[in-house]
Amino acid sequence: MSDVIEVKVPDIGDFSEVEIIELLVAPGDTVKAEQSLITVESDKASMEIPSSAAGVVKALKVKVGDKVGEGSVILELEAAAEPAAAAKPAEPAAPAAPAPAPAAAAQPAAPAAAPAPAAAPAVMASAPVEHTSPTASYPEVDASAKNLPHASPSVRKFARELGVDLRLVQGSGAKQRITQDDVRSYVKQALAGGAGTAAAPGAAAGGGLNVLAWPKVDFAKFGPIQAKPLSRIKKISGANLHRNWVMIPHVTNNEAADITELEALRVQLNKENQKSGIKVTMLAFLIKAVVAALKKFPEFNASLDGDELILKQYYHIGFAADTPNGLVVPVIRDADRKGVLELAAETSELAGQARDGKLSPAQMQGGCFSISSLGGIGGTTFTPIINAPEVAILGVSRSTHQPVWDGQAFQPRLMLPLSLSYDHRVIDGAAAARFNAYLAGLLADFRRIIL
Ligand code: CAO
Repeated sequence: MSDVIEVKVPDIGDFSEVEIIELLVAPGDTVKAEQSLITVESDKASMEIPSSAAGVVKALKVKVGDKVGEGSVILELEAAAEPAAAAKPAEPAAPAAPAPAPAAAAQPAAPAAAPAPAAAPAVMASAPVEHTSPTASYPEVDASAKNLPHASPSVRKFARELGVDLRLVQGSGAKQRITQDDVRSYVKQALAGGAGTAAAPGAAAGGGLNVLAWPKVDFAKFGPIQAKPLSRIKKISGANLHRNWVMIPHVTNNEAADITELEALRVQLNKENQKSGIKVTMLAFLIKAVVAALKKFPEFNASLDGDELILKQYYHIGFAADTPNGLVVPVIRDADRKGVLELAAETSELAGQARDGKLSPAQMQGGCFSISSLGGIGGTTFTPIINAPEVAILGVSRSTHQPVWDGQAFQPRLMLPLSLSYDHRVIDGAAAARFNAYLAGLLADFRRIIL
């Protein structure tokens, strides 16, 4: 036998009068216990109010725009025969900040990993804000809260499940709020238009990736597993790398620099400088040479801003540092004003701080160009991902002795692989080849740096 019960707003903390911005069920709907019924919003955050019982909705007692607080009746429910949690008011769902934690929002220049705090959590309750998952769609890193899509947690979840980027969906609700129906029509339109051709309402034609939702696999079915949460740095850098990879048309130019003489100089300098405690590294020479190349090819020391190219007149060089918690990119400021020894000391200090997790956000901001050196580890070439909003990145692999033809005979030369990824919207292939060849020339004969 089923009873009609009133489902009320449970204890939602300090909020007595919050506005209903969305009704998630209608009369006649069958709901499960804990299923979200309405979304409420304060000036700080939005949250969903779940049902305390399972059953069929008989009548809604609220409408959009009503203000509710603890004890307000939401609806009448014809409770299912054995209401799972009828006696116990359900806990409100985790709140979501109006702008879900834009990863590294404070530092648009750092793709990789800024252990900066994520956006302030919602204050509505102590539950965590929605976090960014590497398989979710990401908000723009440097978008201000007002530019982020306005949608309730349930709509965000719905969009995530369908792999929909909410930035591409036009909201039809109050204040352009995106509703489930908006997401549905977006998907329908995308499907009707075919992959790559569908124009989302309000989005540029061809916008959206129209990719399949991330596969959900129960790995435990196939063998033993262990779930390990991603570190905060991995979540942040993953989101940034993902955005950069899908939004920037990358091309990588591969070159090899003859560093036979430079390596001899490096070894010699280290012998001479043993007492100083500073180890001269190939990375320090690379930074110096990159600055010279940036001066010769200014479009590499730039960032895209709409239809404009911002050409920088300063030379702050980032370098990828591998840490136990993930990848971070400390930035050497004013590298043009520093000598090789100073650059070696500073990179070593910053890499140490990175490994100890002691870099401040400021130490990872403002980069113009990045270097990712895997030379100490191995590899022959790779495709580094551009550190937006920079337009190019240099990947460096392990140097090896190679037979190089000098016109008469093969000579054993120490060759350093240089992989330059560039943003093809800004840099043409020929310019990239010139930049990389120039860089290789500098490394082959470092005296040219003074020219
Ligand atoms: N070829 C051959 N050997 C190289 C080399 C190269 N290109 N670069 C460095 N080495 C050697 C050095 O000579 C040194 O050898 P010794 O110990 O015998 O002197 C050893 O490798 C270690 O090098 P290093 O201490 O000079 O460090 P480094 O300057 O190469 O690197 C840093 C510093 C911070 C870049 C590095 O620790 C690091 O984190 N690298 C990983 C970066 C990364 O993860 N990039 C990927 C980003 S994309 O996912």
